[in-house]
Amino acid sequence: MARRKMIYEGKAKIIYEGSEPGTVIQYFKDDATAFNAEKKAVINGKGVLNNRISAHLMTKLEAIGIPTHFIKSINMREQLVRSVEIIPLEVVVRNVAAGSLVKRLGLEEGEILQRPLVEYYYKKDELGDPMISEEHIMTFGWADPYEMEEIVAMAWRVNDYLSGLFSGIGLTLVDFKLEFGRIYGEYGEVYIVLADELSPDNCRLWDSKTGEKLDKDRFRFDLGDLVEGYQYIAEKLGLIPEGGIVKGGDVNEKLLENLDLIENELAAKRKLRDIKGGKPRKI
Ligand code: ADP
Ligand code: AIR
Repeated sequence: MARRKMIYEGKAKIIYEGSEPGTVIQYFKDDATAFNAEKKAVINGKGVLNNRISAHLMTKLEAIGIPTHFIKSINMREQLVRSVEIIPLEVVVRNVAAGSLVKRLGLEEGEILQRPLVEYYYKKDELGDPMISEEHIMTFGWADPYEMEEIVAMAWRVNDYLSGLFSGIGLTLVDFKLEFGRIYGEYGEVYIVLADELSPDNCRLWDSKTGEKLDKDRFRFDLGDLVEGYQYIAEKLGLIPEGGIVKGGDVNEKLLENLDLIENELAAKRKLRDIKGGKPRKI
């Protein structure tokens, strides 16, 4: 196989050039980081689980009309996605008080919010991803008002849909982080799609009955084995056989080979919606 060109290496994923124009490959590493990479570890099997969970959730969202970058799984660690221009925002949606919200406002963890809360953070590792308001986004031109309207509407729909999906399998979607990207059309028109990943690395998921934390907080706060939590979520979603695919730090590749590769059939056919009133532009 020809050597692929690496485009970017991040904390949890590597981005390679894709097989077709306008595509890139996301490779899910086993690296785990927290607190802006102050805490680091390699956790066997994490990448495989996140690749599968993200592929599944993106496909589900596409099916309800949310445009995503996901095209298809390539193998246990890689997926083909549309190449996008990442909007430098982390859009966080919260249903239950946890994490930085609890610290910032002195709330009690677990308090159910009166209504879902959407927050923005500026995606800039050097600054520790500071929280910002829509005013900052406008002033610095990170996204325009039409794009923000689209992004917020999508964030709410993702929350509605995923909250229901997880509650159906006994899990509470506490909060999550989304990233969006731009795709430019033939005439310079801009389409916004959901990008990056949707996995327990960027969601908080609690067992609805026991309150057990199943997401990356296990690693952040040493709450227990991370893979155990991620596997539980993947099993509940019906994505891996019961008993899991990672045992004692070993990934069972034989079992994995027998799993279907997830494809987003709608993505190929999708006619992306135009941004209402959005002017074609190049940057
Ligand atoms: P980080 O950059 O925060 O360390 P990752 O290790 O997850 O994060 O790296 C993946 C990078 O790829 C992120 O910066 C993310 O914004 C970017 N990205 C996600 N989806 C796409 C895409 N479809 N096209 C181009 N870049 C993407
Ligand atoms: N998140 C934010 N930045 C990186 C990530 N992964 C996610 C967390 C959590 C939500 O956004 O995983 O689900 C809110 O994080 P916090 O730390 O602001 O409470």
